[in-house]
Amino acid sequence: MSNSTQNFDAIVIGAGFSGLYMLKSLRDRLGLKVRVYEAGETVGGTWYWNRYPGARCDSDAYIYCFTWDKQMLQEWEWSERYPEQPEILRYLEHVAKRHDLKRDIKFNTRVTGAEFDESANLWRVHTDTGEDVTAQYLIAAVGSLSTTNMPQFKGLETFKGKWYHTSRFPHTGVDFTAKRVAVVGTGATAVQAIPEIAQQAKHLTVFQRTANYCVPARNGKVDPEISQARKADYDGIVQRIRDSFFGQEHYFIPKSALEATAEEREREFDRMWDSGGFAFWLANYQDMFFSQEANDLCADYIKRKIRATVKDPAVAEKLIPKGYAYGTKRQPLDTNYYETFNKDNVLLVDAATDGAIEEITETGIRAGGKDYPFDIIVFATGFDAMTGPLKALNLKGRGGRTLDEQWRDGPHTYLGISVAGFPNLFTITGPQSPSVLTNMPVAIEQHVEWVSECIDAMRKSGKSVIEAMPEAQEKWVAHVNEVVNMTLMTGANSWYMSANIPGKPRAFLPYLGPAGVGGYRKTCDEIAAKDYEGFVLA
Ligand code: N01
Repeated sequence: MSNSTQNFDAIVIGAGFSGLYMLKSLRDRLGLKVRVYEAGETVGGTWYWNRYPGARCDSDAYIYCFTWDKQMLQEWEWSERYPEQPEILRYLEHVAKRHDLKRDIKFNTRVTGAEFDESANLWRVHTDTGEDVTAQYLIAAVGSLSTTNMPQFKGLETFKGKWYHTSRFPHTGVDFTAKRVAVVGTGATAVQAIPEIAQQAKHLTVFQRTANYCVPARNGKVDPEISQARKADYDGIVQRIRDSFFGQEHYFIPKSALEATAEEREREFDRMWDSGGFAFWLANYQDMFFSQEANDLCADYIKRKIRATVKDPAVAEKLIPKGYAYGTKRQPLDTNYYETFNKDNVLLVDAATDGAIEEITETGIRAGGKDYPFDIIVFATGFDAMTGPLKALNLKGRGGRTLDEQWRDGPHTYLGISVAGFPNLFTITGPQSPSVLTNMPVAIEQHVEWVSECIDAMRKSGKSVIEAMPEAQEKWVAHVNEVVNMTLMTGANSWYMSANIPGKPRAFLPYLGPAGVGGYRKTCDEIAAKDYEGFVLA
């Protein structure tokens, strides 16, 4: 039955970290009438959908959580440094329950389209369950990595075995016991999944297109004394991650890698390697992302580690990354990843040396002219990142313009939070915001708080429409590109550069600060303080 009469102050799309906090802020702090639509059957977003073996967070859990519920920061106990997907989902369920959020969320409901009604200044929103509702504000909290990239492999429909994509894994799990399994892809997801699947499967074949630089996660129980000290210092921690570059307690070494002596460098590299996690990526020498020479020193260290770990030199050579700078693709965290290739039941098929995947056959995968038989194929081929989830909403702004039309050569946004021609639309961790280059909850909280304060300010000043100015937007796009062009990031065929999807215009998708998410926060606050400079308010 259609609910065409239902009007809301705000509609939020998605009930992951972003949507939950957005609902909490708008409903409980501002007193707005809010409806959340969520395609999944419960809350969680990323943590609802991504259930592949080994799925866990890559940022330390003590900061991979909401910081706005101070009591929960004290009460919640994470079981390990990087908890697994079910534990993070339990956490989000707990948040939803504790703040009574579910009563305003419609689950199993996908937004199929929305258009801005210029005569009424509101959004008309449609769902796959037949709802037609209106709202003054539309907030896309759809995640940055939520639209599956399933490459169009020839012959997939003929495959007689089972196949799965990691981002849509069956909720019942998959039993790999006694099975011949393929994993396609070697990104952060595959690096988590491969060691787990290899333990169960009779035989595992990994199809690698680009070798990755992996560093050890060093997961495990956190020393209770450290946890206690963190709880005692949470105010300080929260302030530090909010002001930081990456939303983490990681800081570059304020020195060039080239200035350090070889011994000093090795000591620093060892220290970061041993501490595990993102330190090697985000707390390395400050010129690592800028100077190829400095970067080569970091990359060489990892290459030495790969050669020292992988016993067969030919396999090690295939696993050595080539042709792009270290850190310019997302850092995968490794728990027995390289060691897995020492197992007798694991084979690496490398596109460059063994031949690329040609087609999927009835019995398996043909690559480099050779047939590999499988019972199960797991595609860990990633996402149509950042722009994909927003385009999938089929939004129509002024004059019926779509994001497809506006973004033909890549995203154009103002601050990554709004799009000219799409009034009263906010995109949480949207393209050209720090988002995926940070510890996500930090970026999410900053956006949600900024949007809430903006809506609050509008209501207090009697304004009802906010829209980015095209000139401000183009200035922001130029700034995003100017900053990233100073780095080595543009040289990699990464999803950051939109290079993982055939035909996707090559453009850098997130925003790489000059001062990271901390600096970006200041920029956003200054813009708000100047009566939302770069926006038109009516
Ligand atoms: O996806 P990816 P992902 N034929 O795009 C290969 C986040 N994440 O799901 O490198 C053959 O990185 C592709 O090859 P190439 C994190 O931000 C977070 O692993 O493009 N191969 C690559 O090896 C991460 O970056 C966590 O040459 C094809 C792989 O598939 C993001 O999610 C955990 C192919 C895809 O790698 C995405 O990671 C895991 C083709 N046609 C992930 N197309 C946490 O911390 C693609 N590939 C919580």
